[in-house]
Amino acid sequence: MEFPEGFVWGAATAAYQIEGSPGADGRGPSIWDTFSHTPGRVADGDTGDEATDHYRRYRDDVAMMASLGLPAYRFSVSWPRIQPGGKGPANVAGLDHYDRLVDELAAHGITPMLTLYHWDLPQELEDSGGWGERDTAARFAEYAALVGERLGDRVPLWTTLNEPWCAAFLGYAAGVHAPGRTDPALSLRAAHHLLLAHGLGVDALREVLPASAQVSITLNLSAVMPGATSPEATAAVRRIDGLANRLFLDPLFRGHYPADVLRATEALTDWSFVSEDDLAVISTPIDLLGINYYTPTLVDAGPAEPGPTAWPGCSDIRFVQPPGPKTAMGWAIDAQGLRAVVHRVHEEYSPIPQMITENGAAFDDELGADGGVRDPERISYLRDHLAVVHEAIEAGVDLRGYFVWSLLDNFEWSYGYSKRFGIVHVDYPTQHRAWKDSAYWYRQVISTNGIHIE
Ligand code: IFM
Repeated sequence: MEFPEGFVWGAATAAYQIEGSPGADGRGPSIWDTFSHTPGRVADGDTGDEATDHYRRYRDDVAMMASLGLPAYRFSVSWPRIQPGGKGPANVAGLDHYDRLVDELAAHGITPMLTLYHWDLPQELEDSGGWGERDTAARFAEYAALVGERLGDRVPLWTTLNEPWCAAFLGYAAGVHAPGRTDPALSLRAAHHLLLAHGLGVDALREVLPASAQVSITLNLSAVMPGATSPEATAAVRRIDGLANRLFLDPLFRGHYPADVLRATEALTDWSFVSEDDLAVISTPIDLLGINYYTPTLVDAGPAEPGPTAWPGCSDIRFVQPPGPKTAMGWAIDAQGLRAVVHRVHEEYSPIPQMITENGAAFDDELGADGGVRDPERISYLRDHLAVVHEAIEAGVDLRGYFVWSLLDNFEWSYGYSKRFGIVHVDYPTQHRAWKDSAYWYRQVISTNGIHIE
């Protein structure tokens, strides 16, 4: 299966998951420093203090990307490196780091795709209310401008936010991500302020970026399917789809929140935090939609697991474990979910071009005696999902690129280092990088611009 000429191949990472060096060059604390240092929040007490030490090893890592033949690299900037307290003038030493990284990528012919927010909010902003506060959105736009001014001449692809669903609902409702709040009403405010930050950030970026730069947002869209054949299951699908997908897609591309989601959450909030002009700001046109996809979501009627959940107002809905093979995260492997997502965006939200900005899988990889890592399940996962991408393009979906998650094994949030998503294995005590078989396979995919299906 050959991909179109110009299809963008890449690998993705995020600052807190790989950088380490939390105190270097004037960086301030982020909510993930606080969260990971709070006992009981992250498996095995892991923190991002060292991670893959990429902040110091970035030159070697970029050289490795070049050996992999990677044409593009998606990374995120750590906000508290640029504004240690989340506001005010830029910390020049922090910007210098990303300046060097971008130059290093350019020297190796690798196109950078820069994400401004991959969840590491400066702690000082959280202390003033975090994403629950409207002011955080204004602060984000200032930060976006600082990064845009400095790197806009060399970075062609910009993403405001990564997965605002996770930031809002895992962070403020389920409490399993930083800042660890469990307040469903607050999580809806957070979702709105994240979207507002995106819209204000797009405007701020457009002011400072060259006209050729492409601006995007990345959503973790879900393929929500019924876990039973009943009207109740169908109704559950509609409710979860509303919160997972349409709560973000509709304001971004249609300029309004879905009426059914507003109704379903009215016992929690009256949505009075939405000001008159906000939706016009949020729906400011963008050039590209980033989609992260891993696994489908199956739902049915009633009762949810007890305790805080990521789904405000959905205590009467339960999540069903799909049958079939799973990754080490316990996530079902089903590439048809990706098909459903990209076709849905194409059919319902066209004409926005799409890019798969994350797709991949964690498995219990082990370093072999020969120094390699056999990961046939990851290769077959990636191949199956790429086949779906190829079929979608053939069917007319405007899908422009694919970034594997992740380049390196890294800090998998509340799972710490226990889950390995990389195509490159990291031995954390020595920081030795070893290519997994999937890395060799992906290099071949890139160099032939296609996949081989037996
Ligand atoms: O590691 C995360 C990433 O930070 C965001 N998307 C999902 C990945 C796997 O859980």
